[in-house]
Amino acid sequence: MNIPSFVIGIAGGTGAGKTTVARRLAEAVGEPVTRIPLDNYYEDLSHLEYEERESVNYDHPSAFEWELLREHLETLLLGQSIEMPQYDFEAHNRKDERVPVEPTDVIVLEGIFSLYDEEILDMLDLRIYVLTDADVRILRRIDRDVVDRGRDLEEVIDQYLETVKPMHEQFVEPTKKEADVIIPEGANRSALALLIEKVESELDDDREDPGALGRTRDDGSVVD
Ligand code: UZR
Ligand code: MG
Repeated sequence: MNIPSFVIGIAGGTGAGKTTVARRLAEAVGEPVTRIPLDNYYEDLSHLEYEERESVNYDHPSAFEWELLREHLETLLLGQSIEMPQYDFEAHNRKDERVPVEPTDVIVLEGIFSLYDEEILDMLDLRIYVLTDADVRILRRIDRDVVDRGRDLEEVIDQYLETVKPMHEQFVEPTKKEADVIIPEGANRSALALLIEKVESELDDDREDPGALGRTRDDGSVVD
């Protein structure tokens, strides 16, 4: 059984570079890192027709199945595995299959609302907000949605102006104040290097004192 010792949340607007930061971190740390994309926790909308699913506001917190995400994080923190849902962006829906995920020492939750839910904030040992200018984010988003997610340019632009931008301003951007660390421009090298160093040192501390479960504050007191 592996009890995770360090849980990181990475939030930020769409196209900010959250997934890249999470991926690079996972690659650089000398042992397996469990990545949890918040996108996988969009509500199951199988009961709706495609046209109805197309018009859902996916940038509102209510689009996510928070209960399931909380439960999965808690399960991983107890050292137990989960069956993680998978998401299909082209269908705007959860896929039928789930993927078994084992807990590892480091867990990274990554997505626009990673710093939104109070209960989830309490589970995080390090809270990161990736801060990238809106013009850069929309350009990346166009690139990604048209190439990888099978959308038309017009559709991406309309969605951006109708929901992505206003919801970002109303719900995502304010979570910046919950962050311990703000990383400019996504996967910037120096910030990544510092982050990797921090994770490695947490893992070293945990190896020296595994009994503490590693869930300690910087002053050494144990988080209960
Ligand atoms: P990231 N999203 C979709 O476009 N379609 C879906 O079916 C589900 C989500 C988008 C969502 C949000 N918004 O901006 C983005 N819209 O995925 C979050 N509109 O993903 O953090 O990787 O950018
Ligand atoms: Mg992403």
